Amino acid sequence: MKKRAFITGIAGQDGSYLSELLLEKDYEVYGIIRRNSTPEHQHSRIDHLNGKIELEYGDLLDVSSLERMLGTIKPDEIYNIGAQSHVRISFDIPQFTVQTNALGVLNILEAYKYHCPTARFYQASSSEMFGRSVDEDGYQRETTKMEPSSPYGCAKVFGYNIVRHYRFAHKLFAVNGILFNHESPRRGSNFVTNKVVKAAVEISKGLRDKLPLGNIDSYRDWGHSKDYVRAMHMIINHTEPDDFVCATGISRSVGDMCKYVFNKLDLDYKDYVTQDERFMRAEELKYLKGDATKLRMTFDWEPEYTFETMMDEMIEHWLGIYKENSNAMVNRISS
Ligand code: F7E
Repeated sequence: MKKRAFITGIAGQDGSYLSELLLEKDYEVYGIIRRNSTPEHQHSRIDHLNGKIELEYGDLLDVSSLERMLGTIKPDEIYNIGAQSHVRISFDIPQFTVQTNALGVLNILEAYKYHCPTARFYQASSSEMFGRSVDEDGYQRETTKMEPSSPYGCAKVFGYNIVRHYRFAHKLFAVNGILFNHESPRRGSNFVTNKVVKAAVEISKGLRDKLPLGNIDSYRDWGHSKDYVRAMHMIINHTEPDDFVCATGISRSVGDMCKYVFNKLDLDYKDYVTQDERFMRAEELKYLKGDATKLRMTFDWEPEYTFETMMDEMIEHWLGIYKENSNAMVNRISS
């Protein structure tokens, strides 16, 4: 019999790549999507999987939908990767963020404990949980103290701890992947990598002349979502439940990332990037660099993408979009 996976956040960047991976591995894939007034925008990352995955409306805050689905689907693996995932926006909507990212985890854990306790459960924990804390050697790892510096990070710490508690108290196979930033062409364009790539391509096409950003001196450890969903599947299929950091171990500033992207388009980012208060955070997490030794040693996990191949893929993606758009324009004009 085919294995069944249930995914919250299936329409997001990670959910879409994870669905592809699990379909390749011959799973039946189920997921919940949240109601949205413009449904077209909701499915764009999973449209190509139409007919291959099963979707229902649901929400981490709607316990009845979680119970109904876990009770009927009886999945073998549950991936809780749905969240209010934007850190800066979590300062604007702290209560909603905490309800979804903290209470939401408890809601799905309860439904899991009651309806399918033999399943395995993966929680999308985040490097944002480390906040101000860095080990003496400059890395964050599984043992690093957690000192979150955003409502998002605080909520994720609760999610992380409640998953561990359910593991120990109720003997559930519930695990955390502590993922550092991970990107791709499917990343929302209000996260910094895709925001920069999209704007730089638009500048190169003469469609705009400025890129307003927040703090370009913060450092992030950026990997590719496709590599990180492989890690999720390895972590949930380990011989025993445990928690793992997933990261590249290389950290760059936002400014360095801008430099790379603009250079690729023969531009100098300093001519275009401005600082805009709207994109600053009430408290900035300044430095992230992950040590994924435990993941690498346990599973032989290695990323297939480098920072450069990932950013190049994103640049190609946006160049392709603007080429398609200008072709469409030419066709419209000439027909
Ligand atoms: O910001 C700086 C910003 O929004 C990265 C989420 O997936 O990874 C992500 O959280 C850095 C920060 O990601 C702009 O201040 C400068 O220092 O791309 P980001 P994030 O906040 O690190 C973690 C691991 C998660 O778990 C989260 O869900 O870039 N930055 N100027 C900017 N960031 C944005 N978004 N926009 C700017 O204009």
